[in-house]
Amino acid sequence: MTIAYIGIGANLGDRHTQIDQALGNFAQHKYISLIETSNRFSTSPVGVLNQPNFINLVCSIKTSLSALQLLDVLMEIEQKLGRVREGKWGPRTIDLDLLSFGREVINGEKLTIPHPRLHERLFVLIPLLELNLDSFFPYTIKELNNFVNVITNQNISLIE
Ligand code: PH2
Ligand code: MG
Ligand code: MG
Repeated sequence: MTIAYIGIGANLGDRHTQIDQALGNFAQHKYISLIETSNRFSTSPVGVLNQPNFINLVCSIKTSLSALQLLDVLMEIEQKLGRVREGKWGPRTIDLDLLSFGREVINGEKLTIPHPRLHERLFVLIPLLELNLDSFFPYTIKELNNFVNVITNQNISLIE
């Protein structure tokens, strides 16, 4: 059994319902169990800027599938929920991104794990942090969200 984190995004159609359906598909899958979901966040688009705001969240799952099998399942669910690809980083009804798969590092043709842009996207980092918050932070996700809005105006650089 492997614990994996999945990033979920939607910015077209009935976003909350599509997200509910994606989570329902995880919960009902024979080889997947849903562990936890973060709150949902309204986020401004990153990359292609002239598109609607997204709803983003992260969930953790447990699975007996391999990473590539899980990737196939994610793509199947995207298709089932009517995903139409509007080019790279364009608007989408549902986007399911495999962020991590246990502690595996994968640099394959179809799949890069951990997700190559995870660390530069607040819409992934904040919900990921929320799911791991208990372990080291006394703050609620709301407080943390407020801090981040302050933090992103600050500069920090590592002294080497
Ligand atoms: N996904 C992208 C590109 N840009 N921006 C936000 N806010 N949320 C996303 O999920 C997102 C994005 C490509 O998958
Ligand atoms: Mg994505
Ligand atoms: Mg994707």
